[in-house]
Amino acid sequence: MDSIPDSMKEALNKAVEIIKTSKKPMAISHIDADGITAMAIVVFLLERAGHSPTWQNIHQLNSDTIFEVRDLAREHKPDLMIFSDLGTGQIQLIKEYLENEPYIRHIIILDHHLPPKNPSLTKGPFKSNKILEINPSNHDLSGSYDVSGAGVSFLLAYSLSTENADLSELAIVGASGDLQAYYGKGFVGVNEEIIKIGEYSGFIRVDKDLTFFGINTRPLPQLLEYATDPYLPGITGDRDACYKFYNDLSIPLKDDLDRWRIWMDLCQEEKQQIIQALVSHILQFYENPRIASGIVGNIITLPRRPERTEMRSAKEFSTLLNACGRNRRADVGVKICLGDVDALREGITLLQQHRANLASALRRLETDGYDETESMYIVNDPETPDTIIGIIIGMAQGSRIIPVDKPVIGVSTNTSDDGPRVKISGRAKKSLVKRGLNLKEVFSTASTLVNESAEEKVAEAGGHPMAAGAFVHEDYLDEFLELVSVEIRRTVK
Ligand SMILES: [Mn+2]
Repeated sequence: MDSIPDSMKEALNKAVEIIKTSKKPMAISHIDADGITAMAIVVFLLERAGHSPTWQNIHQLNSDTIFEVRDLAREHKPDLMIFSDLGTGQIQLIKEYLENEPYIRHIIILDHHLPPKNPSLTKGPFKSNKILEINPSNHDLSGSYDVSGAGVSFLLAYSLSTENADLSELAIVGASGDLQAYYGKGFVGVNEEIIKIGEYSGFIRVDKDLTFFGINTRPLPQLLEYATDPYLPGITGDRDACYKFYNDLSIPLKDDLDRWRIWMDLCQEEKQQIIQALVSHILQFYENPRIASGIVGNIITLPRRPERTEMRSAKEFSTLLNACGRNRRADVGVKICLGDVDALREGITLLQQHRANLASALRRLETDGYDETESMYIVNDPETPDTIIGIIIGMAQGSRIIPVDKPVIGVSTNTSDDGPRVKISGRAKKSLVKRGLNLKEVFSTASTLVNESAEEKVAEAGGHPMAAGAFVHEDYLDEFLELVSVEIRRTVK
């Protein structure tokens, strides 16, 4: 592992020793695809080292949930706790509420998130007798591109035994879920090395192919009907148009056994024909030629996984796991990774619902349109659930249903708790961030101002410059949006 600095190898070796001497480990992880795969890797490595760990995924680790984790620990009394895909930002909480539990001998944190900017905290790795933190950002590596939470967990598994090479599959599924190969550059750094380990041992294959979702699973018509990245105007959402598209190219939709063909059934010539037709279709609607060329890219296949299933490609696998997490069923996702067939069936149902929700929300947006103010676009669709409003507005700008010259703000009143709080999501392109926009700051400022005028907490915000979110009491929604609009105008140069 050439890409791992010695200081990180040292930390990994320490963790190996701890695991070997532990008697009763417990694992805690995040609920997205990276957290789910990180958890599965940790469970595998512990089981293969002779343990039978208890495990629990959590939405986030904060001053509320730390008590749930402590209760769980008090119930099972582990001598080792392993946190994956979270923990770095919550080290103080872990120290305060877990470190002093008498039965706990060690706490290992396998994270890749940056610690919060707080000048009173010294730069990691965190030093404590019980807590061992392993985080690429403590070793001059990037937690955004070099390695994900699942990747750090894999490094531990691989340090424990090179026979854990098969877990490279899950590591790269996690990295795909965290979009570590984003911006079309493919995987780099430690991720690239993990792929090499997987290729060498026959668990991973990288090919140039169509980047659409569903090349291993969807019948050809649905491959286009549900295409959202990019959205295909006149084809996405229109099954007849999809049939016509293939008919015009004389591509048979079924095989000799009358079974629907999928993309992976096509011969090279057929694939080329379709790709060319898609490229010319896309070029009619999108100005940026990179959107057309982006439909072909490096596809990561897991050749040992069953054909025609979501588990066959890293991208589909990670989406399947994300769908589990988004439906608050991260446990189903972990069980899928651990090889549970019933869980796979349940996960696929969750995924199908999720994709159907996305497609119908995009179609409503295309039909009903959106609002525009001087400084932003607003999508207010009472039917779109709060869990997907951020994805929807991101896709809408990605596919240019909504222009990208201003940020887009999504409003969802369809929240799971039916409370008075409305979910606000914001997305902005990098070019706007370069001109001074920081959506997280915009939402935070608007929250502070609206809280001050309400004289109580009616709004809360968080996120990043390009993607941020807020919860706002419905009575203050208009005031909040007005403040957001003003803030955007004030900060974008
Ligand atoms: Mn992660």
